[in-house]
Amino acid sequence: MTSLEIVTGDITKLKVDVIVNAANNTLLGGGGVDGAIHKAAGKELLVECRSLGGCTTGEAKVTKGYNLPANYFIHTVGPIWKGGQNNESEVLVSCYQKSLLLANSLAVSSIAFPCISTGVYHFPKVIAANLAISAVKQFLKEHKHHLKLIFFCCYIDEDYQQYCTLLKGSNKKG
Ligand code: AR6
Repeated sequence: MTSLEIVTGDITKLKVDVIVNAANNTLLGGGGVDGAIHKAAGKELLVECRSLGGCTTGEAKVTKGYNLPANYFIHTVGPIWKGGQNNESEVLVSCYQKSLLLANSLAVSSIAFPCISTGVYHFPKVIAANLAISAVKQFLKEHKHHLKLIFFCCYIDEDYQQYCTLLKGSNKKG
C-alpha cells in the first residue's frame, strides 16, 4: 500500500528519497520552487544540470540531491498554461507519470511533488490538483512499484485546502 499525504511549506525541508522540481527547459534554475531547490542544494546541482542538455516539456531527468537529505531530485518541466487547448492537461499528467517512472527505476520508497505548473506557468490550480492526484493514483494502479509514501507539497494554503478537499472521502491509499 502507498500512502498519499498532503503537506504545506518548503519542499526542500522534507525528509524524502526524491524531491521533484518544477523546472524549465534549460534545467539551469529559475524562481519559485526551482530557485528554492537550487539554493538549498548548492552550486554542485547546477554543475550536474549543465551536463544534462535541458529537458523537453512533459519529460523528467534525475540528479543527485547534494546538500539536501533527499538522495535525488527529479526535474520535470510542466506546461505553460495557454488556455487549455494546447494539450496542457496531457503534458501535466506526463510530468507526474515520467517522474514516477524515473523514481521507480531508482527503487526509492518516498517522493514529494510540488504543484507543478501552478506558479509562473499559470496552470489553473483546481484542474492541476485533480490531474496530479488522478495521475498518481493511475500510476500506482498500473505499475509494480516500491513507493510507500507520496507527498503533495503545497506551498500556499489555497493549494493545501484544495488537495485536502479532493483527497478527503477518496481513498488516500494507492
Ligand atoms: N516549496 C514548495 N513549493 C513551492 C516552493 C517551495 N519552496 N516555492 C514555490 N512553490 P513555480 P511553475 C510552489 O512558479 O509554475 C521557475 O522559475 C508555488 O507556490 O515554482 O511550474 C522554473 O525555472 C506553486 O504552487 O513553478 C520555471 O521557469 C508551485 O510551487 C517556472 O518557474 C509551482 O510554481 C516553472 O513554473
